Amino acid sequence: MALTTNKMVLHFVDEMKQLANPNNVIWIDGSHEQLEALRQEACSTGELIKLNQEKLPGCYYHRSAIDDVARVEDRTFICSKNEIDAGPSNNWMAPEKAYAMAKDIYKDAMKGRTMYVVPFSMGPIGSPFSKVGVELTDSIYVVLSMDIMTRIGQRVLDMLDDSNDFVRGMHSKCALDAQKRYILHFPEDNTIWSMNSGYGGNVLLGKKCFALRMASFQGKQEGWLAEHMLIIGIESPDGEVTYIAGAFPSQCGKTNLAMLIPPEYYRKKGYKVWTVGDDIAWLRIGDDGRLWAINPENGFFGVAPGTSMKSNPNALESTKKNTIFTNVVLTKDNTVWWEGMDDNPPRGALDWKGNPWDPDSGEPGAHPNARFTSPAKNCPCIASNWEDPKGVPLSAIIFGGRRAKVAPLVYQSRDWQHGVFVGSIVASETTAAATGKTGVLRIDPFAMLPFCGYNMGDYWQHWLDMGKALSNPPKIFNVNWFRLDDGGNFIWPGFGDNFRVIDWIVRRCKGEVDARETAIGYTPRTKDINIEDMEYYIHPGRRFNIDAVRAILSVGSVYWKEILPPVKAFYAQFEDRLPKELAEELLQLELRLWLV
Ligand code: GTP
Ligand code: SPV
Ligand code: MN
Repeated sequence: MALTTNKMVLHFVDEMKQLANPNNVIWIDGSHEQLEALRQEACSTGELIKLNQEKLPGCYYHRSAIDDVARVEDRTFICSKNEIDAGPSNNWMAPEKAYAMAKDIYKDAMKGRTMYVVPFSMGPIGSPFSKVGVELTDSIYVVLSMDIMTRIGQRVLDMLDDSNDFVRGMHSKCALDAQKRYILHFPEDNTIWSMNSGYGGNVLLGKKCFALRMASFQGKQEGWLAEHMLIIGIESPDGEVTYIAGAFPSQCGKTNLAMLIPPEYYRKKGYKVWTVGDDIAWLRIGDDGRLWAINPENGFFGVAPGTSMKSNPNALESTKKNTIFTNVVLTKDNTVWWEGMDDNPPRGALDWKGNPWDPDSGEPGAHPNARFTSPAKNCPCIASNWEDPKGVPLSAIIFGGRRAKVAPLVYQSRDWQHGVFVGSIVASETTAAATGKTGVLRIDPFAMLPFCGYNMGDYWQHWLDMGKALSNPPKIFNVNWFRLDDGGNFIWPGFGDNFRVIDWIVRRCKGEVDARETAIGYTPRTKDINIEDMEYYIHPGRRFNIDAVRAILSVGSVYWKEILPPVKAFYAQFEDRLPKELAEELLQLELRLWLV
């Protein structure tokens, strides 16, 4: 039975029902009984496997199709009326053409299946910053994952009331045909249509599709920003908390930084890190002229491989209950394992494809983009105010990417405009989070290349305009944890030790430390990166010393000169939509580099 009298919602559900022709329609009220019944049903069909409830209470296992394991950027479209509004960095399809093509694919796609109606809220229920969506889907995995990743059910429809302000999300697995897989966004119609996939980023429509692509478009109209950013609070020994947001491309360390545990040296002094969000931030200008951030999500869709008691104990702890694991190793006693969890791979287990797996085979048991879907409230370091409807005020924004060379450990922009330039030239080596070749360097402005729902030139302009409206803007930094030495080893130990860089950033925000001015911005003085009590690493017996700090902070102008031509080529595509401020910043950087 319908759970609302909202005519627009009813009309949307009815229209899609006519098209996809499901056997029946079930409205998700969000009750424990209803969700429990769905879990049981999914287990009876094999869509889910119930895990060892003693070791992993409330946890389930799922496998996606073998050719359906990551976001499909080449099949993701922004279907704005005018091509120029999608911009050169997005795939575009005319809305009429996209609707017609998709209707063909959706026709009778749910025959013999159930269509679930999932009302969901991005952001805490009742926050003025929250936004509503309704996702229709024929996948129980999607319903249960949406329950973890967003707030769902009757309370969302009550919040929506009779408003038309909701995103219409349609998803069908169809036949999981990779040739007919499309993720279509119609920003002007508040509509997302996804078909022939069952992988998270393509089908959990609240996440990248809504909270970034649609929301970035809405933010441009309404004067706010939707960003691919983690949010953390850094508590200093006096109890003061400094909030920082950070944008890194997919699989470049957001979840890890969001749940960072400071080195013992800092912990003893009383420093703590609190998680507010690990992937998406919605940013608004407060009455105080500061930038305020909320995390619109309710859970973590985290990368499993590499997550261990050593690298990220808080993430691992978050997965111990009420979690859905996708494409990891399934052990004999119905628990889970993945590469990098420990040095003890299980014998007699099944790999992510469901085949018997031999750890000595040289083949990974988990897919490199295997994921866990865990409730945020499971996280031991979740901030007590993480659901505060007004959000948290940002003191700093950090950009970063995966760069084997070039980018120093950390540098600070001169001002907001220069910071927007720094964000616009983020470049990173591609990862397994999206289909396609990994390890290819690409320019990924603001870590938003696959997620900006409109012309990126206009998006840069919007960032510049936001800065003008902020009387107390966050300071903007760039970091790179991934620099390699000539032998291909990470120079910087990363993970918890990243706190040493965060500490410098916080001290910069508080005006407690000065910096060196270089061609690319401000860099720390070598003595100001605290390496007290740092462990040995990489080269056995060689301690990370002041020379190593100096090397990793170095700006390397030769390399920077190499990055300029690709940046220029990237910028050139935007023609008159490229803000002149950014063209000017690029020119200034070039001039400074030739002077050093
Ligand atoms: P998405 O969920 O795809 O957006 O990824 P993410 O940005 O949250 O990245 P995540 O924190 O899951 O880390 C991705 C990979 O980078 C994992 O394999 C981590 O182990 C690795 N990683 C994270 N932080 C560091 C670091 O400081 N140094 C090094 N060397 N690797 C890191
Ligand atoms: C990413 O790829 O940036 C993710 C996972 O966070 S997904 O939801 O698939 O986009
Ligand atoms: Mn992400």
